Amino acid sequence: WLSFLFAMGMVVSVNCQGQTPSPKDQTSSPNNIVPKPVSFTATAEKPVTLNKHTLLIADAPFQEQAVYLQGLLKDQLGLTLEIATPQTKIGRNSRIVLAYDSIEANRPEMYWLESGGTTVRLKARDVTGMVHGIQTLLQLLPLQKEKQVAFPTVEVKDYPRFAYRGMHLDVSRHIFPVDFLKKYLDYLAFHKFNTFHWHLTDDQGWRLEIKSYPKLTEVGAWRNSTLIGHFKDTPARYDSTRYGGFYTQDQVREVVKYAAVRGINVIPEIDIPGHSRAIIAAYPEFSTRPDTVWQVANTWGMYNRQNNVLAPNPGTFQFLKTVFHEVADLFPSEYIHIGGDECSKMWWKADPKSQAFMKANGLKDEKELQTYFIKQVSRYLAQKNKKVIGWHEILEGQLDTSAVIMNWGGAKQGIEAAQRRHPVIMSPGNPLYFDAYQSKDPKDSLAIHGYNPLDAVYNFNPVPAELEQLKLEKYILGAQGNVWTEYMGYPSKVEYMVFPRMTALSEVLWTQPKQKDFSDFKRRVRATMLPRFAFWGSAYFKDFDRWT
Ligand code: TNX
Repeated sequence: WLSFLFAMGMVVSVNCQGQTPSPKDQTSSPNNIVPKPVSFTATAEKPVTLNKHTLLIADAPFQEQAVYLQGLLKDQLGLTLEIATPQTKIGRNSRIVLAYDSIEANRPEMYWLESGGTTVRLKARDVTGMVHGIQTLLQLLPLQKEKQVAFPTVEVKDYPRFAYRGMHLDVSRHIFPVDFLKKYLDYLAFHKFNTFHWHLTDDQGWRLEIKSYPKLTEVGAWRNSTLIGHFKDTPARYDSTRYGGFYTQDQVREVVKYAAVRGINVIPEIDIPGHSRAIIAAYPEFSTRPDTVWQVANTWGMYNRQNNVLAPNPGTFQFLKTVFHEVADLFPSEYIHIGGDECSKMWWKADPKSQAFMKANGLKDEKELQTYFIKQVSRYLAQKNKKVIGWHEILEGQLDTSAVIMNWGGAKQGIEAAQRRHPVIMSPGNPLYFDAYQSKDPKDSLAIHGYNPLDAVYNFNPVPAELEQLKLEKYILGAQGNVWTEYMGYPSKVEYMVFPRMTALSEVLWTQPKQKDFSDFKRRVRATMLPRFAFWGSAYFKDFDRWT
């Protein structure tokens, strides 16, 4: 923990062009909302006056959202509004009403925002929809302390284009404090994402407390290398200080609860049977070389040449069952991500015991062994009423179609998955890996991949034309931006890499295609997002105009 506390103090190098906007530069107007709503009308009628006498009135399903909104309004305007109880005398005070409405709001995650007279009314049929409405409401208010504000008279009717709108964060390569995870969840909520994919384990560190296997965190959470170089023009440098940490189960519950209030589902990823170096460092008996002392990986990469796979022995399967049952109990999500990517087969090929296991179970090659792992874990999770998500490699063998495929390759793998009747979450490295460079500036902050500018993200279409021709578009659940943190050693670097690319992705996933327009998007980013980033105290990539 010490090492990242040190690193947090570091500031990202950013290319600064022109003035840096401050929160008060924000222009709140229905025309500036990000992501762009399905429909809004603003009338010239008298605005609703909001001040310290304004009441917050919420129907039963939205009591927690009333408290959430109360906090947001206090931060943004410096006004603490009273939340009405059945005893509260409402009188002539203006009010913000969070109303439950199942009749009109018949689409999932839909919200209505209507204002006029003394009332600003948000209506939704589910928590997620209400949270989205709250974000729109915030964008119609000034971004500074006020005693009294005029809320415009508007009618907004809004719902998402895709059901799955996710952002991922890798906490194995670098770990981030719970406070930053909460900030990250706030960012997601603001952008109307509904899923946080928490990549909790990898070769470079296991980050989740598991009561039945304590060495996972005693041993598997620590490595002997710390990244100290962060710039493109200087090669990455490391020193050999111990680096690591993990989240306790109490912290996990806290994060899950925090997300739920914000309408966000947390999907944990436990990456097996490859990317498992931290596991075998803690428990060598689950590797193909039980007599070897494995170290948690100290460098990045696929680890092909260095063993990072689980061996198919009874102890390993018992381990997986126990771990996934603990994970299932911790996370309310219907889906659990089991990884399945980049599993190197050479260690199974070289291991007589793995070969004997394959023979005894009628598995003709290592791909089938990989699928065997996936199927076993799917069964353990089914015992807890959970379904699995895996990276597209889990399709290498025959799987039943309940598994959701997260496609990190190109359109090709997404199309294949849909043809095999699997639901698909599009997450192609190009352009949805936000660990790639946003500029071609030789002095930019260090990144892992090539060039992935803002317009590439904005213009991404989650539904490839070929899928539409095949009439398979219904298999596309949505998409996700991935944040692999090999070169993101501290929170502001994450912010610098995701902003404003995740803003662009939010519009890809939320807004109807015919309403999208990149130059208008950039105008809105300047009008409302840059001041908002400043208000949050967040780093962001400032120079996007020069590179798009
Ligand atoms: C590939 S794509 C990985 C990650 C790396 C990432 C770096 C995938 C599922 N795995 O382990 O962090 O590339 O971009």
